[in-house]
Amino acid sequence: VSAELIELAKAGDTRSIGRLLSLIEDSPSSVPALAASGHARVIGITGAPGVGKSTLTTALIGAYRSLDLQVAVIAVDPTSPFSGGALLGDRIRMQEYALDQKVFIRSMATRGHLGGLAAAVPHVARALDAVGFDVVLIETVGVGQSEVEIAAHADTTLVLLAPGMGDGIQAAKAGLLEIGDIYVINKADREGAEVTAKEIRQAMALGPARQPEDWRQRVLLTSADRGQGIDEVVAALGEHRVWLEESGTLHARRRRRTVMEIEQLALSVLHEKVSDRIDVAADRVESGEMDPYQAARALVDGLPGLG
Ligand SMILES: Nc1nc2c(ncn2[C@@H]2O[C@H](COP(=O)(O)OP(=O)(O)OP(=O)(O)O)[C@@H](O)[C@H]2O)c(=O)[nH]1
Ligand SMILES: [Mg+2]
Repeated sequence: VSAELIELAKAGDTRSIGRLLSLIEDSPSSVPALAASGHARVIGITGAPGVGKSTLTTALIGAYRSLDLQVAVIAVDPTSPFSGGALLGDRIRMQEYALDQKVFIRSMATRGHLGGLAAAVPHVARALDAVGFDVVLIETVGVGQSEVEIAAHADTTLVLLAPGMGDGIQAAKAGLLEIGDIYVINKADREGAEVTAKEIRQAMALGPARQPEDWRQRVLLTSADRGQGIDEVVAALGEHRVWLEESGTLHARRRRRTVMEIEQLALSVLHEKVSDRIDVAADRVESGEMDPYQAARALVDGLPGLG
């Protein structure tokens, strides 16, 4: 990566930012770490398909832009290798910001990455921080592991629900009540939003007892497509940020993130290192010379017999 590319990205050149992120996605270990300032607020937005994550994200872009903050969005597309989704809907919806130089929107497919989402997202988020964004919004569909992963990558995790889709009990079952700092029931214009909010609050009350200094999880209602409730979400995100800093949790969360990031990078370095010998190792296992555990050890430690 040339110093010039990094300079252009820092100057806000959208194409250069895009190129930089592509390099990171293709091979995270080949891009030298950019000095992250730690200034950006990294906000994860997760929830079931169709609850309104992109609509809320778009509304948040608008809210932060009106505060004159620079906003980047990472939309993580968990598509299967079969559908090859292009996030067309998100692109269209966020299109109104296409010409705004202070908004950058990036779609990332999880397939094809070693370690899935975990491998590239923290690196990309760090790069967006380093080139000067104030807010980084990460949109992920909550399927399986991904919401747990997003919670690890973000300073603040916002869980989005909608009435009748992922109701409160469902959310509790899915483990969503452990990961959210802020819960937003979207589509509050529809019937049942209050009920869902109540269920979430009740389920929370059953959870582990909280200390006075702990964060008090918020449950808010929005109609994101009408812009209703957005100011309250922005306010809650701001309060959470203050709490993170004052409680020392921001540092702890970022520390955990750095550790995970190093781990992921180490794995990708290892992958590069062993991939050309892995067939030899497989031959040894098939011939009965080694068991898979021994073969793995030999690969990693570079023991003789595997070239
Ligand atoms: N009635 C109502 N519809 C909404 C609201 N917010 C979003 N929608 C609609 O819900 C549908 C899904 O919204 P998206 O923002 O694409 O949802 P998403 O969670 O990003 O969806 P995926 O990325 O596909 O998982 C769209 O048709 C939106 O217009 C709302 O507050 N009320
Ligand atoms: Mg979406």
